[in-house]
Amino acid sequence: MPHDKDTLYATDHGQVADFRFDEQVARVFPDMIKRSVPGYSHIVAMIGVLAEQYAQPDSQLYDLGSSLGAASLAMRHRVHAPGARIIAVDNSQAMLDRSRDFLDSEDLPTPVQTLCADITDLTLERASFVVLNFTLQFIPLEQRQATLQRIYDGMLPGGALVLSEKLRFENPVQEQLLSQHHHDFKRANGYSDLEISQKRQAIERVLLPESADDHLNRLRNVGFQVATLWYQSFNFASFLAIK
Ligand code: GEK
Repeated sequence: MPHDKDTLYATDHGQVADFRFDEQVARVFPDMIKRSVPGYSHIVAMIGVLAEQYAQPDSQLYDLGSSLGAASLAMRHRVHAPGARIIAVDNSQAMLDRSRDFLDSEDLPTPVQTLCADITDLTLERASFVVLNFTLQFIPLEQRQATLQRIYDGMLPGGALVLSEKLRFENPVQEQLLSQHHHDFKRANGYSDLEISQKRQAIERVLLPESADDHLNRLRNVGFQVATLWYQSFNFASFLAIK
């Protein structure tokens, strides 16, 4: 599927507005996320590998904050459990509209339904596999525990959650080092210093990172039997939790 190059912050915006998942972002999203999030393609591919293992017959797999459906597609390629279906949820209609172009371009047995909804008040049912791939970080801090509890409550025993997030570090030296190398990664992918700095201003009131311990503690508090970090690249990480 062709998509545009992300040049949204290439010119001087003067006053930088808060980041929103609108039509402009949807148009360039695949390019933006690949050049901005180290390890993104690897994480998406591994979501497919894990979905294949955890999908149960006649269950539902949820892609929460699905954007253009990359994780849903990765799951769809590998899930063979009979009667399983994927539900891709996002509260940006612009993202969901574009995601249908990706999802409808392939004809595979596991169906993908798209749903425009806020994940903070979504009720999940018979969920064997749930993905929060860089989505929880956009949910207000005070709603994260309740959102994860609802997800846990809707999951089947033995079900798995993949939670990927940008991380914050308590240790200022570690925080400075890893965010500096994240910016090096963006520069190596062709972003200018102006683009990096304007994007940082746009996102800083919208994307609120927490520490790895914050995530692991919360996952255990809502009831997950196992919660572990399975991947990290600079200040971006992914966790796996099993009910
Ligand atoms: C991927 N998972 O490519 N309810 C539903 N959706 C939301 C909410 C909410 N309350 N808040 C934000 N979103 C994708 C990438 S992007 C990550 C996920 C990023 C949606 C928002 O509209 C956007 O599509 C997505 O979460 C976050 O694997 O851009 O860094």
